[in-house]
Amino acid sequence: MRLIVIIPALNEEANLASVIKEIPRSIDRVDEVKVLILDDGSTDKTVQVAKEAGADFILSNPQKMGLARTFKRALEEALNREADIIVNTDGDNHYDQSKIPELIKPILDKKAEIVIGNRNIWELKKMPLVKKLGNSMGSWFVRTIARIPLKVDASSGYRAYSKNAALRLNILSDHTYAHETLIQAHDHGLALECIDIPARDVDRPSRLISSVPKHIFKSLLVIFRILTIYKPLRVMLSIGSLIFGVGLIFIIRFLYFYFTQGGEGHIQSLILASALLLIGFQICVLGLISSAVGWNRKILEENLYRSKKIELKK
Ligand SMILES: Nc1nc2c(ncn2[C@@H]2O[C@H](COP(=O)(O)OP(=O)(O)O)[C@@H](O)[C@H]2O)c(=O)[nH]1
Ligand SMILES: [Mg+2]
Repeated sequence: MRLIVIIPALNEEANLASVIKEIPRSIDRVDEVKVLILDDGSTDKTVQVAKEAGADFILSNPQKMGLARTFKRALEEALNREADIIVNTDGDNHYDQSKIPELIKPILDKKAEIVIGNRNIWELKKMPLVKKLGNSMGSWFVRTIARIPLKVDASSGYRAYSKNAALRLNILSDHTYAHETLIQAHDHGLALECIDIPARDVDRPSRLISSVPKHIFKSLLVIFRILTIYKPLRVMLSIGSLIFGVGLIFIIRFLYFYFTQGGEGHIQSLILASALLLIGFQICVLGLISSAVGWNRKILEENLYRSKKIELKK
């Protein structure tokens, strides 16, 4: 059983050494623990610090790729290095690496394929209130929309993935992968589990989030796009019915005036109502087409999963 701890890192010279040194190298039921750093074009001494602290594999992106693409690459690189379990942690010492054995336990026990380390964000003194609110909103949004029946900390990067889960996930977005992977995991029927692991306060400014409102907007956009891919019928039917519903209200209004005062002077609302009804109906029909495309996606993903497995065996 080989565990690879992946750390996407961007300018983490200050904290990376403590993170790497805290990772337990001997864990019950695990034969080997390796550490893989994926540097995203850091301009500080991240790579040198990682080497000195004992990272086993240090890779650098040929150009800055952002966190989502870097995470995707880190998963692939870990699978290529025969990982049976992959743990992702951050390079800022936000997470408590000594809890890795707890994080991977549900996977070792074959009870889960993805384990999320839920943080205590409301107790963190240095996390800005707006980020706490954004995190909570994101978690609520993902749970409700993807119907995930767990109290999951959706933006926590402290997670363990089984090899099978890593093979199943296909990261599509280029901003953050955190919410996307949860929606996908639920869609693939991968067993999720959450365990409470208090996180630490971090002093340095976020590498990922330059502006919280911008981050929330981008994350919502990612969630919406991923939802239209994974739940096309629900998304399109919701939008279509909303527009159809408004059209219906205008039709009822028109009919009311037609029968009480005659139709004159209300032709505009009749035109608006017909347009809305038609658009709403067409969006619902588009939903059916999107769901047919969705079935194709499932077939493609199954193919991709199998070819990744074959490639790994070579
Ligand atoms: N490779 C890569 N890593 C990044 C990037 N942005 C952030 N990270 C890393 O991702 C992890 C989480 O970033 P962090 O700044 O702690 O984000 P936050 O705590 O969620 O606001 C850290 O290990 C960062 O070094 C990026 O653009 N590329
Ligand atoms: Mg952080």
